[in-house]
Amino acid sequence: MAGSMERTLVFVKPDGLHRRLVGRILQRFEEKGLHLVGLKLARLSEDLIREHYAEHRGKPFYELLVRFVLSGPVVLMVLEGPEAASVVRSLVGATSGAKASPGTIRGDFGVSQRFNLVHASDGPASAEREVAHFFAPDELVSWRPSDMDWLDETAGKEPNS
Ligand code: 3AN
Repeated sequence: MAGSMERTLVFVKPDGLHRRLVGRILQRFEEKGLHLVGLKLARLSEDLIREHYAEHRGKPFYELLVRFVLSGPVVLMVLEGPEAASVVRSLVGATSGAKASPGTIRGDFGVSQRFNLVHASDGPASAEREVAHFFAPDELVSWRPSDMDWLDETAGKEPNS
């Protein structure tokens, strides 16, 4: 992979599916210039969710968070692109929908702190760990979008050369 290409993990939480927002959420990431290398619909096991949110164990919202994410299916994706983890986090917005800036996914589609539509890895190190936590290596597909040279100047040759 060239330059600063990264992969990051996102999942649309059950509220996003119940509200039929999966397509619009995925569109934001695609429009920005990231591409999918993994995608699946799943019901996560309680063990997987508890391990994923282990850093929040003991906090007042932890049990409700686990119950919420267990309450329905999720759509998991691995997105690739330049600085993917930070690009995705800025598209997703602040944790609370009420405080998230307009133009972000959480800022545009919700007002809740718990029902905030998406999980997104908070940096390259957690992205690497979370991609491996939710996807087997053979579920990921490496490919190069044909417009990549127009999206990322570090990705390869000059488009007109
Ligand atoms: P983020 O998803 O923005 O990285 P974290 O990691 O602090 O936020 O929190 C993980 C998840 O826990 C959030 N996405 C949200 O669903 C839930 N959460 C965080 N803080 C609260 C809170 N104060 N009350 C209810 N739920 C919360």
